[in-house]
Amino acid sequence: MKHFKESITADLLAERALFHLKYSRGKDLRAATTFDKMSCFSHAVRDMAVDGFIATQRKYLDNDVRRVNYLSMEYLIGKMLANNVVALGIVETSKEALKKLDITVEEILELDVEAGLGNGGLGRLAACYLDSLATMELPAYGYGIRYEHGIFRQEFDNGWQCERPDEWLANGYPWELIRPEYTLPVCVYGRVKKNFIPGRGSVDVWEDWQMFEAVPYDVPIIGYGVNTVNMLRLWKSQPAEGFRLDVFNQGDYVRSVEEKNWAENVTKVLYPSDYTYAGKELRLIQEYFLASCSVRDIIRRYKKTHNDFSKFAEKNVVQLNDTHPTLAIVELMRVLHDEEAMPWDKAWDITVNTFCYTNHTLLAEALEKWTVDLLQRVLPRHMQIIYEINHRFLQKLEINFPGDGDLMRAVSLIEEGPHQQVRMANLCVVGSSKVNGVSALHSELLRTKTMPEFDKVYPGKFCNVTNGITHRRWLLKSNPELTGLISDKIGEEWKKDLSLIKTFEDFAKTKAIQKRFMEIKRDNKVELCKVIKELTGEHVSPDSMFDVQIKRLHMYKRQLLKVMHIIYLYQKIKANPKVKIQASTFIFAAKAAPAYLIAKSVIKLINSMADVINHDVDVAGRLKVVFLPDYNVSLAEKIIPAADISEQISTAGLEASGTGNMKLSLNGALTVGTLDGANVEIAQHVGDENIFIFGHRTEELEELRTKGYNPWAYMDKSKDLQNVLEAIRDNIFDPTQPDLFKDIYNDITEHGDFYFYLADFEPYIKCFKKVDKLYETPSKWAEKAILNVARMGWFSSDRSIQNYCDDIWHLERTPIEMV
Ligand code: B1H
Repeated sequence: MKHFKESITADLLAERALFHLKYSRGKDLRAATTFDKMSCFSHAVRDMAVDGFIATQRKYLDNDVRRVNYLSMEYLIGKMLANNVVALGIVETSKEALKKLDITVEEILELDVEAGLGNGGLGRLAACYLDSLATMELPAYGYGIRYEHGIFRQEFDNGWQCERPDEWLANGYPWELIRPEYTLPVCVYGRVKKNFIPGRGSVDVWEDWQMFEAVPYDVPIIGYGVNTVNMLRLWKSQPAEGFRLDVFNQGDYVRSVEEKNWAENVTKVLYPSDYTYAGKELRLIQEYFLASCSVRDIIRRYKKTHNDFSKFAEKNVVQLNDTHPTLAIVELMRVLHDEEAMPWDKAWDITVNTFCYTNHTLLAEALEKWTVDLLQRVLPRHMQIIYEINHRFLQKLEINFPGDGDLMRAVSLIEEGPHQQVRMANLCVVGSSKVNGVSALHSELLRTKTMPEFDKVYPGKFCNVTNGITHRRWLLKSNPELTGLISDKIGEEWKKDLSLIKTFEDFAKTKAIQKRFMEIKRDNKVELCKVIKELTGEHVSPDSMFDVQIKRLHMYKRQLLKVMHIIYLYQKIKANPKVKIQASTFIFAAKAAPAYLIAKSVIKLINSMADVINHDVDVAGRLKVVFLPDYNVSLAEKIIPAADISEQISTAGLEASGTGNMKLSLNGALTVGTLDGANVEIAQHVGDENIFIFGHRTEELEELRTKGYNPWAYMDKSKDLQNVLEAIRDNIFDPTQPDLFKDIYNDITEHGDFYFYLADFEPYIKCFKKVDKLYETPSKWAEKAILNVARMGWFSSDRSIQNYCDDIWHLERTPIEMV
């Protein structure tokens, strides 16, 4: 089979880039800025994907294949250029071509645009899955929103987080193809009236709505080493055409401009408050916007080859990435029943067979519940349909579980109370054929603790697909030296199939490989040191142990537990300068939701602590603390290859999966973690002796909760713990502001220590005694680190996608031949 990427040479690639420079940007090489060069080179690379893109879409259409449509409010795709160059197999060709543009690879990659259209793990998972789907030659479409401003840029002002707008589109985005011809109208507000339609009788008609438009922008998703190029379709909102004229004709010019803004605002900004559902009207409209245009786009595509809907569910599966796109279920019902005049039962059957839902969190505060009032006002017809779905669902239940009021109340789509609310998770479960959690533990808790009533109503509907990560970005691209070592030893095949990395295990005990492994780790640490210097001004030693905690800032993720450990070490050194302590650099990176005040206080606390510790001569050369600002995908790619320790210390039962844990272990960091999320499975794969597990388990915490947990009891028992807590309470880091961290102190003491910091403090400290001891013997450390790398093959997102295909989607590979 001919590979469409074969014919490219460095000359041709450079020529194409120069063509774009001239005709897309109107410049010659002398006038070109670095950004111009990056942009035109990216266009030349994109051109290479276009043949595959066209061939892929044509094949899907001609073969009328079954497709998966992944609906997600977030895609954290990061920088695309390097990734695409790796996928196309043109790394060396690109280096050569760039010489002709008078620029280095490093310079150009630095300027590539970071697409941060997501908050954290959920959005990054969606990006990994798109990568795997294309690489595995599976017919897939990603649907999302083209936010004008992605996740905010984080700066520190005197140690406090400040949010600045992300301007990723300011100079244009080279990877997107705008498709105005596929623009769709979207309607909101208005009311429902009963109308008599001959032949259909009395029907509900939604009218007086406000209309705006959705324009698709397609980002090609290039499969690694294959011809498949799938697409991520991102929708941007705009005022409907002719809209301004209508209002203008009535002489109300100012209102016309205001209303124009309204339509543009829908996709203005990504909501940065993950986990806390805020109930904002604009967010509801965003969610509906994605749901509505994606569903109708899927229908439009289906109709190209079908005259009726009998095969709709056979040809399409729609995967809901959490509840955020739930309204797609209701929208499909509305289109089938209202617009296509399909009887309710038939429409419902198609709908349930089309949708599947992934749950990503059990945290109560993240559960989406929209008030009936708001839904009724914004989407009156959808609210009616939700009532109807609920009515029919509860009626059926009454037959199977007569008189079971508790069951009914638990599963109803509507939560009663002073303000009726729609439970989006319940709507998802009722409207989907499969529901999955994202790790073995999480799926089990979802089924047995969070939704046991649903499990009773729908036995077999709940299942698990443990998350995964793409090793193409998280090893091949981000850690080329380690990639080289592995390939030297076991050949190249593992790059295509990560399960083959297993044989690297044979070298875990080989002294020369251990040594080489540690050299590579050190090289990566030296590189990270440069980044740290640039970002914080801090000079850190690559010979210290790099202890890394990188993730969103949340109390359940317990960055504060790490802080407590660091304070403990600091106090030990201060009390006895001779005490033996492993020289360590503690590296944090995390964004806090802008309204999450205590999380922002923790950031300030870490920065204050860093300020004191890094300038205290008593601990010089032994402890360093750095908080790297503006954590994003690109920064993660630099930190992860350099990590020795991976902190995965969430309160057991609360982290659904985690995926940073997988990336770090795959890069040879040893995990210090609780038995939470995917840590449980990581331990099973790497072996208990190659991971540091500590702390209370889910069921132990459950017991503590029911018996009555008393944080003070732990304080009373431990002088060390008391000292640490007092340091926070009295803010030893800045005596001029003694009350600064009282809220944090109160949270983990008086207010009940909801996340069990105190209960897990001692086990955590003890655990680090073992960590430090092991680190003293590099060969032993290297052996375990190598075993981590070699045993992480199962955590490839290719495996996750294969699980989705086998258990949920039933999709087949569709290889693309180039003629
Ligand atoms: C995850 C979210 C999330 N779970 C609400 N839930 C959001 C919830 O903007 N919002 O409203 C955004 C995101 N994100 C994460 O998903 C889990 O916490 C991780 O444990 C998991 O690895 C990841 C991917 O499954």
